[in-house]
Amino acid sequence: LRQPGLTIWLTGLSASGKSTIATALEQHLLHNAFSAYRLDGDNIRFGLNKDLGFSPEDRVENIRRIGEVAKLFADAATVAIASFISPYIADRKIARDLHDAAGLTFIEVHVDVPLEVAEQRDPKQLYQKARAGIIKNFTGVSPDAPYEKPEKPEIYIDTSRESVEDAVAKIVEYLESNGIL
Ligand code: GGZ
Repeated sequence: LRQPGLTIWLTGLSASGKSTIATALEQHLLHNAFSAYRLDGDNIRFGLNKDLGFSPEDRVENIRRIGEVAKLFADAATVAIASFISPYIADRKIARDLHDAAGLTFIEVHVDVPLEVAEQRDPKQLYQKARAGIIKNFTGVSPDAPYEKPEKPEIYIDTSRESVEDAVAKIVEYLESNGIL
């Protein structure tokens, strides 16, 4: 890295492709001898944040803690790759401001997909359960669980049009052209 660590923050709907892109990006960075670490539901929501659910208040606290943890990884000269729905603009801004205040780069990546496409993918049948009323507060489906799109993300990806390889290449190209890698 040509600078201290940084955070790459992937935001988007469930089944948008965030985790797949995060995993491929992490592999790419590790293969190129950069230190990278992925934060996602599997290692955060089952551990540090296992006391939190999906109410609006819990999502705020989820993202607040993840922002702090990502900052610590970035501060330890690692590329932190955070992959969470992170539906609220205000909370993503809090995470960004935390990095800014510490002089650490924060790159927001909007992993966009039309809701219909995410619903067709439905790898865990969560949308189906949400439509059936079995899961409440499901992002994008329930009126009380909106997804607020980023207004000016550093990087925009539409996974209904771009492959995982395209997405990784786009992020790497951004990092290189901004003198980060
Ligand atoms: C949204 C939910 C919900 C509800 C369970 N709403 O596709 P997944 O399964 O693997 O990813 C989703 C994950 C979202 O957790 P995050 O920590 O990223 O959310 S947030 O940033 O909004 O706090 C989904 C699963 O958890 N899941 N219930 N009601 N996603």
